[in-house]
Amino acid sequence: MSSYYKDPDPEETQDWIDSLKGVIDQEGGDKADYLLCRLTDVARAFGVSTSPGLLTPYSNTILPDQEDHIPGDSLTARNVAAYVRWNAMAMVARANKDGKGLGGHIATYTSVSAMYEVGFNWFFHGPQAQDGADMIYFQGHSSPGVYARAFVEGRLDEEQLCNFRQEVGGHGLSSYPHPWLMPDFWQFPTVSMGLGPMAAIYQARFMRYMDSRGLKEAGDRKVWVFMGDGESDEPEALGALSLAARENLDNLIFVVNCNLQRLDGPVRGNGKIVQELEGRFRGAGWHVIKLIWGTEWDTILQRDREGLLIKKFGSMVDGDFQTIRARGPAYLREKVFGDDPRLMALVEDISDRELWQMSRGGHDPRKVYAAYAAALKVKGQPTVILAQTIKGFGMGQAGESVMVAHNVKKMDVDSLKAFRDRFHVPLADKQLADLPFIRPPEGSPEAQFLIKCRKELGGPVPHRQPEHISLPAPSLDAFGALLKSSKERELSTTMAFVRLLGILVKDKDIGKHIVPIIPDEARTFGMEGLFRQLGIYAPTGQLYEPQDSETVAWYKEDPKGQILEEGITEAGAISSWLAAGTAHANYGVPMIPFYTFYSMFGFQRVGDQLWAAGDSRAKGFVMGATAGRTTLNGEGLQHQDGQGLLFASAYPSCLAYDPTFGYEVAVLIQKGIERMFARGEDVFYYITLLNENYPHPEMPEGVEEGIDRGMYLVQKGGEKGPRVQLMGSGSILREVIAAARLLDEDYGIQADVWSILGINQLHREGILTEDWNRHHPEQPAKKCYLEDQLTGHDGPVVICTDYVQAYGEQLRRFINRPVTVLGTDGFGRSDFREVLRSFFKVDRYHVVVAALKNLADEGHLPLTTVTDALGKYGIDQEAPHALSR
Ligand SMILES: Cc1ncc(C[n+]2csc(CCOP(=O)(O)OP(=O)(O)O)c2C)c(N)n1
Ligand SMILES: [Mg+2]
Repeated sequence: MSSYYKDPDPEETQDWIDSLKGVIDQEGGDKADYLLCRLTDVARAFGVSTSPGLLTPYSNTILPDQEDHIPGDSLTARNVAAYVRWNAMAMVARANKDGKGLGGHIATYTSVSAMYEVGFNWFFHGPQAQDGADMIYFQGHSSPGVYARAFVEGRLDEEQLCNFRQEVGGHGLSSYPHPWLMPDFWQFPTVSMGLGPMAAIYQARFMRYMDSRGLKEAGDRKVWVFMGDGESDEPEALGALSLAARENLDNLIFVVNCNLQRLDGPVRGNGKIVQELEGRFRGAGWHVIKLIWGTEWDTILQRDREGLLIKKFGSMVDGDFQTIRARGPAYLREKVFGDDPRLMALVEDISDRELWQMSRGGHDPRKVYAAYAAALKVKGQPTVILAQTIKGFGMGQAGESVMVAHNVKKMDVDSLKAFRDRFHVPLADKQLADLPFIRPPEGSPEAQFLIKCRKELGGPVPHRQPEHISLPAPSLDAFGALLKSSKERELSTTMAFVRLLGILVKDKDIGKHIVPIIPDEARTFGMEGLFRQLGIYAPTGQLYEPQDSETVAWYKEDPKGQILEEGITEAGAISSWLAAGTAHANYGVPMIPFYTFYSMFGFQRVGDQLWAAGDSRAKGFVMGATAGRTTLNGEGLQHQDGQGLLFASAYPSCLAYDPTFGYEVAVLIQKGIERMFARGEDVFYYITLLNENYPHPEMPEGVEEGIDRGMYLVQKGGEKGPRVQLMGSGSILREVIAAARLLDEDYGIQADVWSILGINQLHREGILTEDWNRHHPEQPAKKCYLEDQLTGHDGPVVICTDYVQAYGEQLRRFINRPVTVLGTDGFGRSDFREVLRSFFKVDRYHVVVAALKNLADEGHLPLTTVTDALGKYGIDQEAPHALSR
């Protein structure tokens, strides 16, 4: 509105402005802010449609006279930065020299360098700091700079730098931050863009949770997030901003590296990413610090009494800024100042060279220092620093601001010279082409500075604590009730799990380490009883009287609450799970998270975050409730999960199980705690839970090892007649047991029944055995667990699960006899379980038919017996398979 308004009385307007300036001078900015807010309220009360807006001009938030200054001599820090910058560039260039083509990125780190260096020198706390190490999420593809700094600090050696991106030999460096492969260095995998920022928000919140529950004091510890401006387009990246503001996470600082470019081109060629992000962050309740111009601009901006230059900058789009930087100083002078003599006058006494050296805010350590110092002072809000930078800064024509900057991996000699000169790298012309790795000489001011900085800040970062901290696992007896028969009582494995969780949280050793996490489905899973018992974490406490306060299981919110009730955000909930599942490494306190979700919204919804969890060496349990394509009555094709377990098979550190009975759930969780938290295996468990109610038998003797390894004999058939091996898992195991009875009663066929609750593990163990046998051709062949278990159990095999056939198929190659795999391929649909199982051809009758057909094919029965069975069980021979519907 205001920009269209023609002011009839500019003098009066000036009086208002002067009054405001007077208030700022006499009473300060807070009073001015208060007055403006009051005036806005009054205007609105009189129906004036005013909105002061979220955006500020295209200038620095912190004025020069408000800046904190770098302590001591900044020349030494500049020299240190030169070493780091050079080594980072040299490392990538060497990895791509002579046709090596290993990849890597130079342009990103050159744009973020000052922001890291200022952090390393004066801000990032290390592990010996009073409150522990800050948690730093580095931009994934800026890793060369982090390695280069570690090299200059003496943490990495030259051989490691030479082996950048060559990890197989054991002495190389990961391409990106990968704790799995560098477990004492990297803490957080960030290169799948968007996941880091979201994980960090939940991390900062989890830090508060640990503090509030008395498990680990948060103190002054911070979570720093460095992300790209292009990365901000990922929905996850900005998807949890409001949580951070709502929970007053002033332990969280985002730094967005606004180099205005992403991989293919500009982030917002026709717009302004800094302004857009300012609006989004401020709208979500964050404190926003814009860091756009370097110190050299201060004088010019001060000369510009009318604010013309900032207005001009505000009118230019990001595409203009990029082109200016790629074309040089003459173009800059023309494009920015050329169309207004008043603007031209501002820079008439400034040479082209000087003009070109005037940096953007994110490249000026003084400004970055001031921004970080200001961020640390913010109370009650998370802070974002929007730092304008140049992609490929200092790479000259080889990479600076060019469209293809992201993928430049080498620099020619002229560009190397320009780079050396720009950053004062101590190398002579003839040394450049060899791309040597360089460190400040021992005892030099730079070397001393490095030691002093990191010592004062508590040691090096990034640093991950790889040592195992053991928790005592409860014995299986602790879950005694679940190991007994439920007699006639019908219950689901979900109910069994909830009972088990109730026992676990009371355990005197590990009870307080349990972290139940739910994305708004506790009532669906019958977990609401835990609300009152454990409390739902709410830092404010409960500010209202809950509607159900008179009931037994009321909705209790509590600062000491143990449950993380996340609301409808699987992405957020899994981020909490990840923070808890890596607490052993990040807080020195192991936590045992149980994240229970709708299984359909598990791997296929948050699969990439689970992958990052594996990379992070996360431990804990993800519980896929309402699992199975036919086990979830009603609902339909977007709820009925018949693929989660197959997805899980591809996650190397995930142990996945599809249990049927309460005792299986109990053994899995007991073993899981033992393996992960007592013995220290870096794995996580995915366990499906069912909502179908049925009676549960007592645990047979001696099955614990089989449950853990993935299969055990549930019941043995009689001795007489032809024999088959029937295998199943989840609720389909009960169909398989029923099929065994039918085979015996109707056809005199004996069936051994196996629970194959851990197909993925059997498959992996089979692969390893095969691999060993292939590479030891002359030694006696080993048997995999599956083959070993089947020894002495004759007959063809039928495998039936509530999952796609590819899941069961994993076992075929280890079974040296005819195998039929049944499963639930195709879209689910709502109906009764019985109807669905018939539709997908996985019910007891189809298992019988499959067994008979196998035996007939083997010549044990006439084929007419199969036809007879089809008729007897009312199976329509022409019923199309679910895949064809
Ligand atoms: C989820 C995901 N998608 C795509 C990529 C590939 N990728 C790596 S870096 C990059 C561009 C990054 O741009 P920006 O976030 O602006 O960072 P900059 O390098 O400019 O600092 C892309 C698309 C990725 N790593 N992760
Ligand atoms: Mg970018």
